[in-house]
Formats: sequence, structure tokens, C-alpha cells
Amino acid sequence: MSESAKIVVVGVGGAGNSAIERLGGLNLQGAKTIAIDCDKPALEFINANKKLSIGELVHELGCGGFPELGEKCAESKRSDIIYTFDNADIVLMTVGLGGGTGTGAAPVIAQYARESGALVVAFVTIPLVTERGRTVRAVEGLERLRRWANTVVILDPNKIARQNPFGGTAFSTIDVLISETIRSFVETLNTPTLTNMDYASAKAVLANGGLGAILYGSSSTRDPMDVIYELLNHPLLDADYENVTGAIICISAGEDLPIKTAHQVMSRLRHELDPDAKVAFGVVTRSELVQKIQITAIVVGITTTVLPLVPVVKKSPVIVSSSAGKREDEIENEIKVEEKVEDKVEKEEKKEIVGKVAESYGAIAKDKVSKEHEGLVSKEYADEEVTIESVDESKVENGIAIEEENGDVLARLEERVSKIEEKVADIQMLLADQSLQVERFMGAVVAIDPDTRKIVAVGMTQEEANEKAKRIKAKQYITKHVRELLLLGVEFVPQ
Ligand SMILES: Nc1nc2c(ncn2[C@@H]2O[C@H](COP(=O)(O)OP(=O)(O)OP(=O)(O)O)[C@@H](O)[C@H]2O)c(=O)[nH]1
Ligand SMILES: [Mg+2]
Repeated sequence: MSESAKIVVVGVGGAGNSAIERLGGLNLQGAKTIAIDCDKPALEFINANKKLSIGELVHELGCGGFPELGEKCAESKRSDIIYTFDNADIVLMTVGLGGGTGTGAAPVIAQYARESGALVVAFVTIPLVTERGRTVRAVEGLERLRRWANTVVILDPNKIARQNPFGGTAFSTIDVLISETIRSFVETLNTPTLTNMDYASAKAVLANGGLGAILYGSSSTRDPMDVIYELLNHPLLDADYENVTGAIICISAGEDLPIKTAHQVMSRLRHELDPDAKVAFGVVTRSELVQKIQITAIVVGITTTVLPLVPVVKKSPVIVSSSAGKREDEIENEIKVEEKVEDKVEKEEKKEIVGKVAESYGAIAKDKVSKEHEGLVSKEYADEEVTIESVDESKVENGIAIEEENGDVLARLEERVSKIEEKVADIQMLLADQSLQVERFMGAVVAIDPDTRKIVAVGMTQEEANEKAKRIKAKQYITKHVRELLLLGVEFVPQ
């Protein structure tokens, strides 16, 4: 090893930390992992060397899809964040863009890492087109992140969702790709192996990488051409690699790999790239890869079709589909259509819940909400029972609700149903005493004390509660409740 670099791998937000969790499972050598989230309960499930909850401002329960909250949370924990970097030379970040924590906090964390002198490489996932409005937020987050990270490697689940050679969900495939790429990179840099990557060369590639992509190929034959073919024709990559400005190329293989084969692979790949591209190269051997050869590469300086704000330049005949230009339009159109549908559904749901709340609690909506929804307190809800549950945050923080699995949820719901009368009375008293903010989420309602921002009650119809219990685990159920509180907007006053 010529010069060893101190590397940390930092996951930000739920998706970012699922890649960290996977790295923990791979027993990553040569770097420390750090999990950062505003969602403290979610951190409990992550296997990382260090964990940092930065969610004090949001009661440690995530940012409910609001990047501005994620940003504020990160800013509020500046010194803690810098401390966890421990003067690292390289900070590798993993983030799913489109939610609140990752999208908002990652650019701030990248900034702090840069200011502490580290080289920052972020591996980001953009949302699926089916995630509706999240793409716009993701693009904004990406633009902010690009200002601070030296290189941002983008992974697009939409391509994988269309054609997934690995099986599983698009996101789990991406997490495999990210964790394999990070692992190989870190190991070729920082562990004793066949051909170590030179730190200075890696730094030269990544320092001004701009946008990057991952290339991946694996083969069970020892013909170097096979693995290169796999790599360059991989369906996950839709980037113009010929004109890239640099590449980090890691070959992983069994200990039986002849060094000559590794060099053949390398020189063939070199030939594929622009002659001026900077390349850093390493070979790592792993006992589980006997008779196999795998390449993970990070190419930088790419252009991509993925996001509307990123310029599109397509040149490579090997990977590029002739409909690439069209696809971008299609994606944009799909998003527009979906956003319209979403707006409509949201309006209708809001009307519906306002009706329910008003009916159940004898409350009326004020301001424009009341006008918009006047007359909506209809008889159609009269026959439905309403299940009300008081939830306080200590319950969630203690992890009691979070530990529960499906069976326990059913038991809890049964118990809850038996207490309907009592709880309805409770919430009615609460609502009679004070002005509470009420919002709907996932077909339920929550009442929040606007001063303390504490949830004082959660309510849903029995039918919805039963349906929910069939589908989801308690941890998701409870944490979702709290996240969605951040969508406050409708205020009710007692009649
Ligand atoms: N790589 C990866 N991405 C995912 C996964 N699940 C969701 N995503 C993507 O990541 C985006 C952000 O989701 P999260 O990471 O859960 O959001 P967050 O950053 O924790 O933000 P809040 O929960 O809103 O505070 C989603 O919109 C998806 O596009 C996953 O398991 N792996
Ligand atoms: Mg989250």
C-alpha cells in the first residue's frame, strides 16, 4: 500500500442507511460506517460502526418528506456531524433522494465534510417515476449536493424496475450495486491485496468528478472479454462512458485469478475510455469468488438522461438506446400526469377526512378549509365506528410500538377497538379544551397540540384499522403516523 486513506462511509436517511446496513453485513474492511438519520427508531435497525441521530428538531422521527426540515436538522448538529467524520480523508455518502432527511441533510453533511478537508463522493438514488412528486424534490436536492460533493454518482431505479437481472426490487438491486462498489473501492485502497489502488490516482479521478455512474459486470469464465462485455452492456447503465473524464476500476476475483488476466481486462477497458480519462485501478481477491471475476467501476464526468435539469448528451452506440431522448419526455409527462392525479386524490381525501373529523368530533373547520368543505359532513360516515388511540411520543421513543410484529398489531387493534367508547370520549374532551391541529394521513386522523407539537391523539375508522393491521408492521404504522404530522395544514376548533 503506497499511502493509506482514512475513509468513512456515511448513510443519510432511511434509504442511505439501507446501503450502510448491507455494508455492515458484508463485514466491510478498510473503512468505518456511520449511519445518520433524523429518525432515531429507524437507526436502531442499522448495523453501523457509529450512529448519529440529528432529528431533535423533529422529535427524532424523520422529516416526513420535507427536505427543508432535513436541512435544518443537519445544521442544528454541525459539530456532532463533523466529529463523526473523525478527520477522514474520504467521505463516501449513500443517500436516497426524494425524502426529507436524505434530500435535505445530505448537501449540508457534504458541505461539512468538504469544509473538514475530506474528498466527498455521494452515491444517490433518484425516485421511481411512480413516486409522483418526489422527483422534483430529488432534483433540487441533487443540485444542492452537487455544489458540495466532489462527485455525485447517480443510480436510477427506473431502469432497473423495467429490466432487473438480479431479481428483487429495484432499490434492493441498487443497494447491492452501491455496497459492492464501495466495498471493492475501499478494499483496493485500504487492505493488503493483489494490486492496491493508488490513493493519489483515485483522488485525481474523483476530485472534480461531477456526475458519475456505476458500471458493473461479472462473469464465471476467465475470458477477459466476457466480463468486459457484461460490464459495458449492463442494462443498469445509461451513460456515455466513452467521453468520461475518469474512472475508478476495481476487479474482484478469486485468489486463483492470474494477474495476467487482470491486466488484460484493464488494458481492454482502458481502450474503451477516452485516452485523456484519468484511471485508477485495483484488484482485490476474495475467497468466495473462486473461478469468478467481477468488475465494479465508477465512471465520472458523465452526462445522463435521468433528470430534467441535467444536460443530455448521448453518444455511445453500445449502451444508449435510440429512444433515449423520447424517454426523458415520457418520464416528464408521466410525472405531470401523476402529479395531477395525486393533487386530485389528495383534495378528495382531504374533503373526506374533514367530513369524518367534523362528524366524529363535532368540530368545524375554520378559514378557507371550512368554506371549501362546507356541507361535507355527510351521513355516509354515520354508521362507521371510529377507533381512537392516544399516542404519546415516549411510546415511540421507548421502542415499544416499534418492536411489534404483525401478530401484536392485531392484538393491539382488538384491544383498541374494545376501548372505542372511552377513547372517543377522551379525544372529544381534548378537542373541547383546546384548539388542536388535525391532519389526515393514510386514511387516519391525528390531533396535535400546536404549541408543543406533540401528538395527543390518533384516530381511524375500525375498518381502516383492521385493513392496516393486515398490511403493515407496527413500527411502520407508528412511525408513519408521526412523520405525517409534519403535513399539518388543517386546523379545527371545537364547536
Ligand atoms: N437505495 C434505496 N433507495 C430507496 C429505498 N427505499 C426507498 N428509496 C428511495 O429513497 C427515497 C428517499 O426515501 P427515504 O430514504 O426513506 O427518505 P428519508 O431520507 O429517510 O427522508 P424522511 O423519511 O422523509 O425523513 C425514496 O423516495 C425512494 O426513491 C431503498 O431501500 N434503497
Ligand atoms: Mg426516513
